[in-house]
Amino acid sequence: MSDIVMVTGSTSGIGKAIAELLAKNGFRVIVTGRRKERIEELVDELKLKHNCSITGLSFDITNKDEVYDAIDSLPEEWRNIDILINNAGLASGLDPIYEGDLNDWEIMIDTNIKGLLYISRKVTKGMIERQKGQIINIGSIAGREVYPSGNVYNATKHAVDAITKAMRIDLLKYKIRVSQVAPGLVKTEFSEVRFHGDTERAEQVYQGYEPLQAIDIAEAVHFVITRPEHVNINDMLIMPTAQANSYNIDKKIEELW
Ligand code: NDP
Ligand code: 8X3
Repeated sequence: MSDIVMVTGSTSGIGKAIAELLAKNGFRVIVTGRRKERIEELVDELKLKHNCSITGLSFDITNKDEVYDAIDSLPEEWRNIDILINNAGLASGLDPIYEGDLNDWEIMIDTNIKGLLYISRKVTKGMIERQKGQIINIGSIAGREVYPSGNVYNATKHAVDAITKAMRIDLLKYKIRVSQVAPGLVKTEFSEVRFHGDTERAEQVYQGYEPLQAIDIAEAVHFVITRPEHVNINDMLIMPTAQANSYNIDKKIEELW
């Protein structure tokens, strides 16, 4: 039987690309996110395109009861999750620390740190019982260095880096592999969400150079989960060729953010 993979945040961007690539390659995929209609559409679309085994769960990862109830609601044949891809996440706002909106801060901490912890706590239980499993946390270049006005988002992605390392230690004796895949700039709905729906400002983030596409990260995740069982890729930092770090981007237009 093929491995069951749960991809959090698969209604758009990186998560959606991971779900499609894995479904196409024969994995059994559970797609998740808050937007129920998008999940239903994606399940139908991927079944039609790839004749794959796929199901969907809609829940808000910041609500621990919803997370636990959703996992408990999985039919028997979907319960044994072999691979968890902790991808759901967001930036909300880009303001200096003295002007930051407290709601933005809370949503980032609740989603990127607490949400990742809730689902990992729930899913690792079964992995430990079966002594089999793999967890991939989607980190970020923002978790390796800080940049102006990135403050709380940077902190949450540094937390993902720390949690990844901590998980690897705690799960070592259960043979559960833990990896981090950390991208630089990827063109998704990320900036639209960060700028609260300001599509023009979001578009500017990706102008003047070639950003990564979601499929670039999906291919890396596919590589990580297809290594032999004795091999673990601890960490991958993947950048657009035009981006050296958070500050140095070879933009062919005037710097806009
Ligand atoms: P998108 O906005 O395109 O996708 C984010 C996904 O997360 C959506 O499917 C969204 O689903 C889900 N999500 C957000 N909040 C919640 C929630 N409360 N409960 C459940 N699901 C939620 O952005 P990306 O694809 O770019 O982001 C994916 C991950 O990659 C994030 O962790 C991000 O930090 C990280 N990343 C992104 C980079 C980039 O440049 N784009 C670079 C480095 C890392 P829904 O809204 O339906 O709930
Ligand atoms: C997303 C990449 O540089 O916008 O994590 O923070 S960045």
